[in-house]
Parts: sequence; structure tokens; C-alpha cells
Amino acid sequence: MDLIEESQMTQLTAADLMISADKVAHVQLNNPLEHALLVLVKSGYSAVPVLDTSYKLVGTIGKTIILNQIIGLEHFEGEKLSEIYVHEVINKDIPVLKKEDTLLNGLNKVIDHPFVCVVDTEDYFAGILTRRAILKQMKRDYYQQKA
Ligand code: 4BW
Repeated sequence: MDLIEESQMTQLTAADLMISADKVAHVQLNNPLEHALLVLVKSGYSAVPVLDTSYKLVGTIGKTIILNQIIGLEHFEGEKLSEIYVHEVINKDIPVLKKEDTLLNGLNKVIDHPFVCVVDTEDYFAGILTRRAILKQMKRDYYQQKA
């Protein structure tokens, strides 16, 4: 039998291995960039999900997008951080998984993205599936198949 077919990658779902929403650092659409940068720097993550006021997923925002907004010709224009809002610079072109999607679906998406947002049936934010979680599962599968 094909190794992928035998593995948990087709049995487990995104919901099984995601970091649940309550443990994920996030920002909201109506936050100014200074708040978003604070969340990113304090959490240590390079990008985090963006939610609307009803906790539906809208996109992601990262340090690079924010710093690009304040780079001037000669110096950083830090005052812009309070004038520009997350909804003006958010990245909406992101992959998304449903809670019931398999880890194999997730594997395809984390090739190009460090994490994938997971939503429930009504598009409410449920959590994130990280590259780390997928790699750890692949390692478990590898050693189980060798045993
Ligand atoms: O604060 C951290 N704690 C730990 N335990 N690991 C961290 C931390 N910050 C970074 N890392 C490691 C992880 O292995 O560096 C990798 C890249 O981080 P990133 O992308 O570029 O900030 C981390 O890999 P990962 O666990 O596979 O996570 C992939 C991406 O998912 C992270 C970040 O953008 C997002 N992320 C992970 N956990 C998150 C989160 N975003 C918000 N809240 C969380 N709890």
C-alpha cells in the first residue's frame, strides 16, 4: 500500500492538530498598525490572523507589510503607525482549511505558507494549522511505518 495511504495524513483532520483560536495571537480589522506591530513583536511571530468584530477570518498581517508602510526615503515614519489601519494593508490572498479537511490538504498548503487558518462551517475562525504540527505528524508516521 502507498505510504501516504497508510499514514495518518489522510485520517487526521485539521481540527485534530490545529492550535485552537483561544491560543492564537490575532489582531482585528479596525486596529491601527501600531497595535498590530505590538502584538507581532510581543508574541514573536512574523505574521498572525486578522479577524472581524464577529471573529470571522478576513486575512493575515505580518511585520514586513507593516514596516513597508512606514519606510520613508530617509527614515522610518513611525507616526504613520497610528494613522493606518489593519484593514488598509491586510493580506486577503491566503489559503484556508475547513476543520474537517485532512492533514494531507494541510501539507499541500504549508509548502508555501508557515501556517494555514482553519475555519468552521460558518467561516468563524477556529485556529491555525502550523508547518511545525504537520512536520511533527509526518515524523511520527515515518517512525511508525519503519517499526
Ligand atoms: O513564540 C514562539 N514559541 C515557539 N514555541 N516557537 C516559535 C515562536 N515563534 C516562532 N517560533 C518557531 C516555530 O517553530 O519559529 C517558526 C516560525 O515562526 P513564524 O511563523 O515565522 O512566526 C514557528 O513555526 P510554526 O510553529 O510552524 O509556526 C508557523 C507560523 O504560524 C509562525 C506564526 O506566523 C504562526 N503562529 C504559530 N503559532 C502561533 C502563530 N500565530 C499566532 N499565534 C500562535 N500561537
